[in-house]
This record gives sequence, C-alpha cells and structure tokens, in this order.
Amino acid sequence: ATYYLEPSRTFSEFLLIPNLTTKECTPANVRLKTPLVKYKQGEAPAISLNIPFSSAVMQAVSDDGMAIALARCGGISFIFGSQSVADQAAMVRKVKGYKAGFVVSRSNLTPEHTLADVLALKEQTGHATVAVTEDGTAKGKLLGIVTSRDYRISRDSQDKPIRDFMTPFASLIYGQSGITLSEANDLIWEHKLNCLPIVDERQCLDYLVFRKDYDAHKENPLELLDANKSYIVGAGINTKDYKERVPALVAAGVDALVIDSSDGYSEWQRETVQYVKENFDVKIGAGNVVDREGFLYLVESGADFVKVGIGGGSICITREQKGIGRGQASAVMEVVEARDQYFKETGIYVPICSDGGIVHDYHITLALAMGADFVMMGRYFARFDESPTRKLRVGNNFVKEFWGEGSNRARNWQRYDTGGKSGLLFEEGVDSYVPYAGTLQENLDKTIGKIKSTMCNCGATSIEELQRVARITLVSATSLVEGGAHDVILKESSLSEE
Ligand code: MZP
Repeated sequence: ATYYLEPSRTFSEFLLIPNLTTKECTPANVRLKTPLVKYKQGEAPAISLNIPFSSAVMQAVSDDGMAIALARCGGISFIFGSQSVADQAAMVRKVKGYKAGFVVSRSNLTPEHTLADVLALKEQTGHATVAVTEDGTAKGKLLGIVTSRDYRISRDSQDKPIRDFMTPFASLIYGQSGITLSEANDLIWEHKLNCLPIVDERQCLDYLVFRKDYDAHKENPLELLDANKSYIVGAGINTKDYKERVPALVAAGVDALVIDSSDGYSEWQRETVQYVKENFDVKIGAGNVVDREGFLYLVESGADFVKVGIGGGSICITREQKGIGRGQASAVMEVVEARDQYFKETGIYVPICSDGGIVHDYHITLALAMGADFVMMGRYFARFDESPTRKLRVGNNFVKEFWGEGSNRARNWQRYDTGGKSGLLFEEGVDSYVPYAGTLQENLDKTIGKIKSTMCNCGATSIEELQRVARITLVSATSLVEGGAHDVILKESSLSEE
C-alpha cells in the first residue's frame, strides 16, 4: 500500500489572513464571475457563471423551480437524474422555455407614453416586455407591465397611453400594490401569463436598460441586450443509460451535463464523456475525484470541468460504509495543484467544482481561495422555499426534508454502481431534515455579502485575484475555540436558565 501520513483536512481547519485592503477594494467593486467550462489561455469560456454557485444533482434540491430561481441569481442548477428521461427532459425544457426579458426604467417609458412607443421599442429590440417602475430602478415598486404580445393590445389602440393597458393585461399583477419585480416574475411564471418575465438587478445586469445607456444605443438597442437569452441549466447523467438520456436532454436544450457519481475515477466515466464528445456539441463535467490522478484521467477523457469531493456531503455516509474519501480541503488543494500544472503545460484551464461539505458561508470563500472555481451545495439550497421538498413543522421549528441520493428514499443506484448487479445493495446516504431558512434570494444575498466582504479583507476584487493573493493558515483545535464566542456568559443562555 501507499501511505499518506499527513491527515486530510476539512475547510474548518483553515482561516484566511487579511492582506492590504485598498480604497478601491470595496464589496461593490467585487465581481464573482467564474468559468463553468474549460477554455484556452487568452480565450473566453463558452459558459460562465455570474456567481460561483451550483445546486446539487439531487431529488431534494434541483428541480426546474430551483433551476429557474438560481439561474436568475447568476448560478446554475444541475437537475437531478434519478428520474425518468422524459421527466428530466421536461424539467430542462421548462427552464429553457422561460425566457429572460428586460426592464426599461421609468426615464424611458412612463404610463403616459403611448402604445406606439412600446411598439416602436419592440420593433427596435425584438422584445415585448416593458416594466415601468416608480423610481426608475429595477428595485422600485412596480407600477405596471405592458407587453405587445398580449392579445388585448392591438395596433388599433396605438395612441392610447400605456396606463390603459396595464389593468386588463395584468390585473393580477397590477392589482397588488408594492409588488417587487421578482414577485411579479413569480406571478408571471405561476399563472403562465402571456408575456416575458422580467429580470431584476441581481438576476442579470445585462438586461437592465438605463437611460444613459439607452440614449447611447438609441439606433440599435439590441447592442445592449446580447438577444432574448434563456436561463442556463445543467442536468445530471449517469454511466448506465446515457445513450438514451443525453439525446433527450440535448434536444430539450440543456447547457451543461455532469456525470453524477460518488467515485468518478472509472473507465465508465471515460466511456460516457467520450460518447458525449463524439456525438453532441454540449459541455460535460465529470467526477467526483479527490486527487491528481483522478483529475488528469477525467481531463484526458475530455471533461469540460471536474467535480471534487468524496464522502464530505452533509447526508453522506460513504466514508462510514466503505471507508473511502478524503477531507474536502485536502482534495481541493491537490486537484487544484494538478489543474494549475496542466494549465502551465497545455494552456488549457479546467474549472474545478468543490462539491459537498460546505457548512459555513466562509467555507465557500476558502474553497474559492484554494482554487476551486465554483462550489456545488445540497444542504445549503435544500433549506429554501425553492427546493422541491415538503416544509414541515417539527416541534417549534420549520424544517425541510432533505435526503441523500444514496439513501433508500432516492435509490439512485447508478450513482454508486461499480459494475455489479443493478440496484442499491446498501445505503450510502441518510434521510434527514434541514432547518427551513426562507427564500433563496434573501439567503444568497447574505452569503454573497459575506464572500465579497472577506474578499476585500484579502485584497481581492475577483475570484482569480483571490486565488492568487490569498494567504491561508492551518488552525489548531484550540484556536478553533478562540474563534467562537468564549469566556463570556451569553445572554440568551443565562436567561433560559433563570
Ligand atoms: P452538501 O452540500 O449537502 O454537504 O453535499 C451535497 C453533495 O453530497 C452532493 O452534491 C453530492 O455530491 C453528495 N451526495 C448526494 N447524495 C449523497 C448520498 O446519499 C451524497 N451519500 O453524498
């Protein structure tokens, strides 16, 4: 046997040491854009994410609802593959059919403008939806939505002000005062209204048209909009039924596939990646691996990104059941080193996804600082309204259900298959609850706020810069105690003891 006598480490064993923070290094200047798929030095990746977040390939996490919500925020979901090919493809189709529209601020159009103005804009832009907000920003109170695709708006009434159309078109939306754009989007989606949804500032800045930009591009506003985008979506596949599943997912418009497996260092994965590369023009990630050898094997097989992590997932008992795995931080550090060396030798940059084991928000920043390009999380997303599971009351708390793909509940045997009989021989995951935490967007805003703030402490305004300048220190068990509140009597506990 070969021995690795250095213990493998988890994220909790590390901290970041601050660097000089310059005056320009503020959270508002931090950009979290990151590559999803491999690219050649000097070229741009074919797909990037605006935030380094992906949601796990799990029944309890990533369905079409989660995919739309996360894509709006700039990340990506990989829709779970432990369902029929037809059902998974239908979910992908639903996300892709959900086109992003754009917002024109009040300074461009007001309820007093006429329909002719709207139609002229539509003529110029190819877009139909116009939102009018009270204060001229995407965050303002929504006054109304107009779309020339709506049957109630005809060319006969071109001289009428927009105001006249707002009530019949979207009485549902218009009737509610103080509605935000994202709530309006939800209503549009929920009630299948005949219009394009609207994106807000956090969803996709590309689509916001402000007066100064609009004036500068009056001749061809399309330049401002790079045209009628749909949300990006990924899907999980396995190494068993890929010849049936992949064509259906590609036909449904999937942007990226990922082979979902607890151990990706296998000839099955090589065959699957090669089949996809030979037959389709679609991106495919592979994994999971935890070392240099596994990484190089998958990259040489053609993988567009590589997923790292075995046994660190919150619901995972693989390490207990089979004794395989590696501390997540050590796995990321070794794979990143292999990736950087591969980049030096070939000029090809392969993004790395750190999958599983994120407990605190700062673990995400650490994963990025260690060289991961994005993270995949299950537990984190399972807590939100948008996850597909039931919200229940247990005692005085609300919880959401969350189960592993290797649990008897999911029975995703393909994820754990090593070439024997089909079926799940023993469980590698548990069925559990996670505390309910509210909406995805409000939680993501907080997490992103923390990441950006930490990046400023480290003197970095981009993920690439963070990876270059980060100084990371191992911490002792005793300094972990020092890191929490200590040697004080917390007010809440002293009260409850009274
Ligand atoms: P976490 O974010 O909940 O800690 O981990 C999510 C990850 O755990 C998933 O992306 C997947 O790689 C892994 N997973 C999913 N199901 C199981 C299981 O049943 C599992 N063992 O380990």
